[in-house]
Amino acid sequence: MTSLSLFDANEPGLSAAVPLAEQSFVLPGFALPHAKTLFDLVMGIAAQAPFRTQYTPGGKPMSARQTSCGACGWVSDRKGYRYADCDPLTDKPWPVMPILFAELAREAALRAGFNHFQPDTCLLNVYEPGSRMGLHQDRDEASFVFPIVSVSLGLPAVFQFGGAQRSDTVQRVPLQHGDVVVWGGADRLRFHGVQTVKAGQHDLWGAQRLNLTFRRARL
Ligand code: MD3
Ligand code: FE
Repeated sequence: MTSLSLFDANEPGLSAAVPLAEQSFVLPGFALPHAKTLFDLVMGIAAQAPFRTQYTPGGKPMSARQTSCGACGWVSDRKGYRYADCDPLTDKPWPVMPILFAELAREAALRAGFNHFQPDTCLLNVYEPGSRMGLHQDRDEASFVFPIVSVSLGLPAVFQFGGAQRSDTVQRVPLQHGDVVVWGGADRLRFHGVQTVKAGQHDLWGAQRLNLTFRRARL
């Protein structure tokens, strides 16, 4: 039986899922076969909905610049955190989620044991050296039954993977260009963050780390 899957289990260099916790896995190099296409698709999204600095409700700028694609996008400003139908910069709907994005997220989720994942939004975070993301939970979604899929591209970073309480000890997980991480079920509300990205140059992305975070924000 042949497969039409975009992600070939026999792809050279594609290694097995590495468990981080009960329902959390790293898929090393999972996105590598599509790295150049992902780059082009990100550039197309950024041309329609530019990366921008968002502000916390307390008025502090976030370190990573952000944009979104899909049926809704994650927005933060003085009024709070939420998913919005339109990009507040343009008042237009967010760019359509490319089919490759949705397929990548679905197939990665499946490898981690989550069937039929249909993300309705992808948050794109761009980190320049010196950028970081503090420990937080992702809890602006309507339900926590769906997993989250994260794709790391460009410069490496160290991911902080904590527990249910902010004070719980964190695992430090180095993530390279092309690595995909999937979290769900019991691990869905774990605290997590990204350590300060170090200076460097990536062949495709230059001095940047790009993260794609796929979520199902609405029921
Ligand atoms: C662990 N972004 O945008 S998603 C974010 O590298 C964010 O930019 C990270 O955290 C980044 O909110 C990667 C990592 C993530 C997302 C959800 C999780 C990790 C998680 C849920 C539970 C546990
Ligand atoms: Fe997060």
